[in-house]
Amino acid sequence: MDILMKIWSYFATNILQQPPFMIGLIVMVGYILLGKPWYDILAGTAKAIVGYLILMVGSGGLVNNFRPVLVGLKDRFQINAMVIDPYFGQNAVTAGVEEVFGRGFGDAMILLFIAFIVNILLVRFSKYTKLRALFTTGNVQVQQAATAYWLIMFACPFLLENRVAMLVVMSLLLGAYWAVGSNLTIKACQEVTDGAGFCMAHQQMFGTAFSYWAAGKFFGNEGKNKDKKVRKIEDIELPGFMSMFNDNMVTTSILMVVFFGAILLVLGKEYLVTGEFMKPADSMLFYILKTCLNFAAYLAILQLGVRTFVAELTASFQGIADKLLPGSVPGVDCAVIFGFGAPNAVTLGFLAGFFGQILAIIALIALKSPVLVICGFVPVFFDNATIGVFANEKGGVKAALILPFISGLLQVFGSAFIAGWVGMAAYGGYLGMWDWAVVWPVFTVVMKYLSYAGIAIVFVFLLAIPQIQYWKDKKGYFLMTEDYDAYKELKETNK
Ligand code: ASC
Repeated sequence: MDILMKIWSYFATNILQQPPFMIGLIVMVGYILLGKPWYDILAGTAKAIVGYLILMVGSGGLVNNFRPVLVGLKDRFQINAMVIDPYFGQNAVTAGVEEVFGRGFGDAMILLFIAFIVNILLVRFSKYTKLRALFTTGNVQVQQAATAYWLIMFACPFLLENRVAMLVVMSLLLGAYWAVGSNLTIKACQEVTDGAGFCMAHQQMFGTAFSYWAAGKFFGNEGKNKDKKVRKIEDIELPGFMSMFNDNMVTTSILMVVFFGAILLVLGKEYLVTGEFMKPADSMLFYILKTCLNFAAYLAILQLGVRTFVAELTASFQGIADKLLPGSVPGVDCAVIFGFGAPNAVTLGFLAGFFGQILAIIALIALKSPVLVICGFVPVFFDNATIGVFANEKGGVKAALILPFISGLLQVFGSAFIAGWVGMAAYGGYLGMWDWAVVWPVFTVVMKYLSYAGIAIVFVFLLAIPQIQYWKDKKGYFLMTEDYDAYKELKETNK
């Protein structure tokens, strides 16, 4: 038994929680199942791992470059606030969970593993569950397991007496959320990527599905609005000198210098020097230029990483979809979508979401909210840029600005409410991403007030979603992942 636990724990820490190796393993297994020669298996696996590592250089660079700047706002203005950011959220759980619930952090990791198995089983029985998506993004699974652990213990204190029952309930809920959430994004991802064969497995899956739907409904040309002209970001042809904005790298650079340059100026050189972000002898002008232009550089790196591993992943996943999990697709990091859609939607979505967050924070201060919030870079960028890309595709530039803006408001208000209520704010952080600021707070309220019935309602609600999706499009539902070209033809003929 002991040796089995050791093997499992080795696998978990080195592969399951490390997306590059998890993706590498999936690619390797996929190609083996497809009966490829050894050199193709080796080459594909290596490319997938390296591609994901490149993606992580890009996303890690963005986070490291900007997180201190945002957190700096807190110190600079001496606001006693919690930071909404997955890493701060995870720290808050590790720091507080023992004190608040008398439970160690260890069980949160056991929860992760069982929930992952629940996800696999739900997809394995897709004939009944109608679920088609496997969550592969281990780094966010750790953060979500930690947060769900806290939220469910808070909502269902009666489970604390029985450790096994508690882990079972938590794993069913979290595993169902992973499977159902990523499954919800399949249509949007297939449409934006023209059938690349993956979906989102991240922290704004309900947010993505909702925004994609809202963009089509309120800004798009579907149904009775079919004569409406939707102007997408990439359709805007700018005249004269403005045409330089047609190049995404230029737009990103200029927007960031203007907006983030302003924030850095507000923080001031003195603060940046004491915070050891820059040296006393450095030029403020060039510090600003370097920080802001790094944004465009990291974004370009991130997109290169996406291009490198996505092709391998989707080709090899065919083996898994044929032999092990019929009709399924892999769920991947939200940043993967930045390699598709309109590149400028990334920057515009981010800035619109940032604007929403700042307004919401000002409102919290004005209303003397007991919990104040500081923007974390991960939610403000990765959620809102993702929503921007999807919204632009369906509803054009207006949707790509308004929906991330609304998302920014929701992230701040939702997080302030839930983190204050469940006591995580006192430990300095909360996860803060869309689903965890909007969807999980609702689950928590339902479970807190309805106890066992609440748990059942949340679980049944989750499992009902794919059934409704299937029921609304019986012919296209599985075809969409199995043969996207045939699916498109079906949609054409039904028009
Ligand atoms: C997260 C998180 C990250 C980023 C990354 C985006 O939620 O924890 O490190 O988003 O996954 O590429």
